[in-house]
Formats: sequence, C-alpha cells, structure tokens
Amino acid sequence: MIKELILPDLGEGIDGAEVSEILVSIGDTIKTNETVLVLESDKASMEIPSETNGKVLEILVSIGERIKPGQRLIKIESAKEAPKEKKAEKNNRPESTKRASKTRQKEKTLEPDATELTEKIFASPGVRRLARELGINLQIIKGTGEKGRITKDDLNGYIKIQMMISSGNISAPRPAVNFSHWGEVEVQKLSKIQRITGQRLQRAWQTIPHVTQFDQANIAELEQHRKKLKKKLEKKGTKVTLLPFLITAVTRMLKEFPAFNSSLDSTEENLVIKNYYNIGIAVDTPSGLTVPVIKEADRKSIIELSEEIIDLSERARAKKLNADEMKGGTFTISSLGGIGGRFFTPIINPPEVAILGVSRSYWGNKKDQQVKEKTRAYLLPFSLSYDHRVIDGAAAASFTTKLSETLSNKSLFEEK
Ligand code: CAO
Repeated sequence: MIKELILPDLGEGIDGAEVSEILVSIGDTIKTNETVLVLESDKASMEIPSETNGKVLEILVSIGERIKPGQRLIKIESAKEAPKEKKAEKNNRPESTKRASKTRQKEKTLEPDATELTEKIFASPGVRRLARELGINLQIIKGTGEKGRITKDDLNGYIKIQMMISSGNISAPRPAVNFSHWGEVEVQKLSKIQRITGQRLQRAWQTIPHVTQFDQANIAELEQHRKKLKKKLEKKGTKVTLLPFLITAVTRMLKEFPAFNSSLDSTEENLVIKNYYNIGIAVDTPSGLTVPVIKEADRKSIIELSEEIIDLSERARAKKLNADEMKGGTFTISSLGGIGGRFFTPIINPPEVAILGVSRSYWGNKKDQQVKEKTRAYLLPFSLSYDHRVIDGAAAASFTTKLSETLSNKSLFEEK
C-alpha cells in the first residue's frame, strides 16, 4: 500500500518552513517515527518523522525548498499498518504535528541559553545537539549552508580546527575584520619566511614557559679593544663588531652552564646536553628574520667569527643560505645593538632552551659593589629568555651575572 507523508500543521503561527536536511534516499527502508526530514522555520528546527514502516518510493521536496502544511513530502510503500499511538488524540492534529511542535518545545526547554543566543542561527537539531553536548557556541561558527545554515561539515571542521589548535599544530583562525571601514588601507602579502617564522614563533611562545632575565655589562674596556682591532682589520676588509665577542663569551658560559646548551627530547623526560657549541644569529633581512648557525663557534677566533658573521648575514639577505646552514643550533643570539632599544624579551628558538637578546650599549652609571661608588660605564643591556622547564631562575641569574663579568673583562678576549 502506498502512503504519502504530508506536512502537518506546524502550530503556533508557523505557516511554513524550509527543508534543511533530507535524511532518507529513494529505496531506503524506514521505520515508524524515524526522522526523515529536518525543517527550519524562523522560530525553530523541527524533525519530521515517518508515520509508517516501509520503503521510500519518492521524495517530493528538495533541500532549501520552502514548504507549507498539507504539502506532500515523501511517498512510502507501506510494509504494514503503522502501529497506532497509544496516546489519546486531544484534537485533530496529526501525530507528526505533535511531534514537530514537541521537538520545538524540547529545543526550547533543553537549550534555554542556546535559544537566546542562536535566535538567528540555522542548524539542524543534530548539529545543535552535538554542539550542546560539546559545549560549543554555534554563534562562533560560520555556516556555509544556504542562508548561512551551519552544516554538520561546518561543525566538524570547527571541531577539527580546535583540536589542532589545542595540540599546537596551527594557530587560531582570525576573525575577518574590514579595516577599510575606518579609513584607507594597503594590503601587503607576507613573505614565505615571515609566514614560516611567524608560525614557529607563535608555537614557541605558546608551548615553552618563557622567563626573561635582564642584566647589563660594562663593556667600556672591551669596546676600546674592539675599536683597535676593528681599525687594524679594516684594511684587510674585515669589519669587527661586538657580536663575535658576544659569541665567544656565550660559548664560555655554555660550557660552564651545560643546561643552557641542551634540548628536551621528544618524550620531554630527558635532557639532551650537547657538547658542541653552534650559535644561531638572528639576521634581519628584507624578507624576514633568518637564523643562520655558526658551527663550532667555541673553536673560532674573533676574526674568524667576524668573517663568518659577515658572510652568513650577507648571504641571508641575498637568500643564498642553504638549509644546513640554518640547522643544528644549540643557542641563539639576537642582537639589536646595531639598531637601538634597551632590553627586550626574545623568543626561544626551539628545540633550544635559551636565547640571548642584546640591545644597544650606552654611557651610564654603574655602582661598583666593592667600593660602593657609582662610576661611568659603557653599559651593554642584555636579556636572557629561558625555558623554565629546563632552567631555574637561580641558574639563569648566575648565567647572566657571569656573562656580565666576562664581558667586562677585556683580557678574556685578548688572546683570541
Ligand atoms: N651596542 C652598540 N653598538 C652596537 C651594538 C651594541 N650592542 N651592536 C652592534 N653595534 C654597532 C656595531 O659595532 C656597528 O658599529 P661600527 O660600525 O661602529 O662598528 C653597528 O652597530 C652596526 O652593526 P651591525 O648590526 O651591522 O653588525 P652586528 O655584527 O652587530 O650584527 C647582525 C649583525 C646580522 C646580527 C645584524 O645586522 C642584524 O641583522 N641584527 C638584527 C637581528 C634581529 O632582527 N633580531 C631581532 C630578532 S626578534 O625579532
């Protein structure tokens, strides 16, 4: 026997609704009360159940179609008479009408907050139910269905992104803002280096508990020494800046404080201490920040380091570095001394556990702890960021204190 499922009166002044989901296909065997359609009215979502067991012969509506009570929805070849509902009928409204309004009622009682929040949100009951179970506010999901309806794929996509964000694999999506609304704007594409560096920095910042320790060193004597050396080597075409001295001082510190030259292994249960000293130097290039690595920096003289810094930074700016030259670092120095500023908080370059940020030297007063007097000093401000899972504050303060002493003593560099 062929039966037709008719859209019942939807009640409470609802004169029609849009078909948002068709849950059956031609040929499907369905049971009485099984949901076959999902409708979306201005006020609520409704599931329309079958009134009979049987086989779907024809679907008479399509997704997005606006339908009205009394409209034919589905032709079903009935297997047998649908069992009569036990409940006494109080009026002439068909059972499905009651179910539909019951569904609406249920949505209203189960989702008091959601109803308020989602007044303008279109989503099927299934999507709403899942969102409710997972505590997801549907308002923040952009629906890709018709009229912005949130589909199952939209919800799944959102869940996937959240999982990736929480595992640190990607950064949170940014809301689209129309900045030109407030004035003229210019859009510049980020370079590949900027995009990759940005992702790495964000991951490092989010996953490593950073602490930054600040200190200064009186490098007046060292600066005098550097200037002499610079003058001498200028004739040979080598420019000696402060950086090679910093690298030399840092490698000495790393030997004295091995934890700063280590990495956590993948289990995060072991510390891998490295007995080689490869120093990454942050280089500012027109296409973004690059960090070439000076290998075995502890074995190189100030002149060798100067030449290598010039070579690596020039090739970094010309995008001529090869991948190996940017790998294997054990500690990074980011020097902004040539530019300016006074202290900053550098971001650790994983899998390393510490980074030294160097700012511009300046003439100031330094209190001499022994004679308790203030003396004029050429002060180099520096900032050490470290991974607090690996390094304690006490060790970091010892490191920076010792580094300050080392840089204040030019004799330590004279033999190099
Ligand atoms: N205090 C005072 N003067 C300093 C100084 C400091 N801390 N550091 C460098 N200078 C001086 C140099 O001695 C040089 O002066 P002279 O010509 O009189 O000798 C001048 O500043 C320019 O130095 P430089 O910057 O060209 O050379 P460098 O060896 O110090 O640095 C490099 C090389 C590649 C690190 C640098 O050019 C660079 O790119 N720095 C930017 C790094 C960066 O962007 N870090 C930020 C990362 S976080 O976003």
